Amino acid sequence: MSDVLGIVPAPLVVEPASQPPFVITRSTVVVVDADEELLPLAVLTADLLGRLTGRAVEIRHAEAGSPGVVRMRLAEDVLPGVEAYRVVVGSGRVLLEARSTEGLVHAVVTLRQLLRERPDGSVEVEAVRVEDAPRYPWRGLSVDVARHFVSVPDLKVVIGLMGHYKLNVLHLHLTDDQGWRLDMPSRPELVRRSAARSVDGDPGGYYSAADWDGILAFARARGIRVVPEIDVPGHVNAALHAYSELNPDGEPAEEYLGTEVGFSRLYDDLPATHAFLADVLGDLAEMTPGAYVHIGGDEVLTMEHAEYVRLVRAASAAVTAHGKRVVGWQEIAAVPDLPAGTVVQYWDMRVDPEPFVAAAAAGARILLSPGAKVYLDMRYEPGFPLGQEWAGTVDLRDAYEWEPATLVEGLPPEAVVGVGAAVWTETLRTLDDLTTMLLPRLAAVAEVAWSAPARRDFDDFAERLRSHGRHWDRMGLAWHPSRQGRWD
Ligand code: TNX
Repeated sequence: MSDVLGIVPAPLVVEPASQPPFVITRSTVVVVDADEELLPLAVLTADLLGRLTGRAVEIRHAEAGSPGVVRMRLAEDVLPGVEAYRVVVGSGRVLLEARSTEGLVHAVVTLRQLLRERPDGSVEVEAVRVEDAPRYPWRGLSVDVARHFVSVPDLKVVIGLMGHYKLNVLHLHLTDDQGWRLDMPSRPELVRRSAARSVDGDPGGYYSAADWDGILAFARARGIRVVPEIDVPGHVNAALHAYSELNPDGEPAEEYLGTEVGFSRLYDDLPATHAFLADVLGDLAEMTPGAYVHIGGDEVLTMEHAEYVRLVRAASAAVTAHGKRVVGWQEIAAVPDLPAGTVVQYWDMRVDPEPFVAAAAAGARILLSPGAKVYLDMRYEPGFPLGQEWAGTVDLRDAYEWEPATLVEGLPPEAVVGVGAAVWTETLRTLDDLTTMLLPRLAAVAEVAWSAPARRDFDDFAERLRSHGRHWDRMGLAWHPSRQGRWD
């Protein structure tokens, strides 16, 4: 691709136009139909342009004609797909079109990536036509807020970054051995007893119901759905600490602030276990506007297979009883007769792919989160001060140069629902730690998930990404200038 306009992920079509650029001036306004759905996005756009130019940008309702407008509208003649969009920049106006608000969000992000500061401090946009649509409908980021709690303001920064790279699914790993991070109406002791600390005794925290609504709304305004996870039947020490009846001896488990995995578990033969699953997964389903609830299912190292199957079935039933679809880590692929439409999140490339192929043949969809490619808690290189290395090191090129359609041997390409990066927080304590691991690799994963194979090329990507380092600097975000990137 020859354009160096810096759009990441690479759009399907970018055609520079031979016109002078659009300049944002005192008279620039955002024009939008008086449509309730579109108004919040128009506000975000006006805010953004206003902040960049240092003057308030007004919103007007559809009035054709006048130059100097950023026109936003729903249209049917864009590329196929609910998220498709078009951006046309001419010297007199900017046109943003899509058939849904999700598509329009992508158009706004593309516009934002096209903005250039001029030497006199004003802002311009190169004249260009962009026609674009994603390759996969599920482009995710999994964030572990259990090992180290991520505050609402910090999480909003991460959500903003996801939006900037057109990722559309935020998966929150809300519970683990070390902490329970969402207040559940049916089980108030969970956050009362098991949320105060993080790994190593670092400060903890949890999301109240009001926090949760705020997170959902902030994500939604950026075209991002939230998939919440309660991890069962393993990774449950925080629950065993808060509710003694979940333990066979009736004694509460000790608080755990280390980083081992696989030691804690629920017990199928305790009636309290089944009441607990129905309560917390029922609460979670009711607190989730999206279609999916994640039940975990990973790394249960101290349980017979038959008991694992019974517990995963109980968890799945609690989710489907509330009209939601199930997502689970790859281990659930070994459970026969998963509910229709279950999403299996593939993560450990060291295991035999046969169960995923079989699950897909039985109707499951596969979300690709291969540790060795998209686990963004892996170190960039040996000796990197943050992160782990169990799946190897993952530098920018590793996160970029892989092909979702052929990654899992024997899996039909149409079984792949998308790509999800993940960031586990055993070693990540602060927002700076988190963004250092996300940037620049999150941009690479986003391009794998969004861009057509024919548009993907690492050198071209690195060139388009060059200007993004300046953007992260301006935003005050910590990032890692990988030697595989090109930075100014
Ligand atoms: C594996 S990936 C885990 C997590 C750890 C992560 C660290 C998965 C389903 N389980 O419990 O935090 O590795 O990279």
